[in-house]
Amino acid sequence: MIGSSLVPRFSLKRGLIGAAISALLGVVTLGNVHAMPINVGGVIFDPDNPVTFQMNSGNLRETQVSSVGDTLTGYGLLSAINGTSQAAFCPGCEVTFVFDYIVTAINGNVIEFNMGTSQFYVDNSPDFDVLNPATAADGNLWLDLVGHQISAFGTTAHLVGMLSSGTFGALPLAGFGLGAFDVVGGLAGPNLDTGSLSDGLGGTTDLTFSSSFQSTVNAPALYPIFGSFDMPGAATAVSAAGTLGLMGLSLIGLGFAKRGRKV
Ligand SMILES: [Ca+2]
Ligand SMILES: [Ca+2]
Repeated sequence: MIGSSLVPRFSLKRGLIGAAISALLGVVTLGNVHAMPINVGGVIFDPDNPVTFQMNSGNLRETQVSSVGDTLTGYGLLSAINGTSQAAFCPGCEVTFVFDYIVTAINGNVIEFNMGTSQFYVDNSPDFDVLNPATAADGNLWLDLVGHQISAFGTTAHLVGMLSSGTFGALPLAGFGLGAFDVVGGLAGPNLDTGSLSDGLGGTTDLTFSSSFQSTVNAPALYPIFGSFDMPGAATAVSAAGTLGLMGLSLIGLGFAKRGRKV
């Protein structure tokens, strides 16, 4: 009687463990196919969004350039990630960015920029003021980027711009640009450092972008150009989830270590 009652219990236990493992595997498998949105430094996005990953800004300002060697500097506010608004992708916070380039060539209405860098910040005290560049450069470094050479408008550079009206060095003007970036750091760096996009030169890059710009009268001093951009890339949850998991384990470990010391 004892033996016969033990057998079903063991079977039940094995069955439960098996079901638990299956459930875990099921969650992991589902996680790869239909990932839930993740939170990286306060910024929420779905790493498996069908459109991969896309950032947009409808609000950037930049300097005017006229000669080789000039610095293009700009800043702005991120307005969408994967089509969701700031209230959804950054509740209670804002994502802003700054960027710099050096003009390396001007040929007619085409301008080449290199030595590109850009930093994105997540700011838990939203204060973006389009007339104050400093409000786009505060907070935690969310994404650190360097320019990547691409082929565009018949030439090669980190950013190639083409005027649709006007001339460089005079206002008004309008045009558009194409460029690319590689991830070098930031809280979301591990999520976006995927090298998933072609650079048109036989290599790959992490983020590309297309921008449009035009001079505006409602502009802060030194930043007379208004613009917007679409910046597609690809995102993965693996690195951040792994990091968070390890961090969680480390914190639990620290908690136990502290308790151990106290006793
Ligand atoms: Ca800010
Ligand atoms: Ca990369």
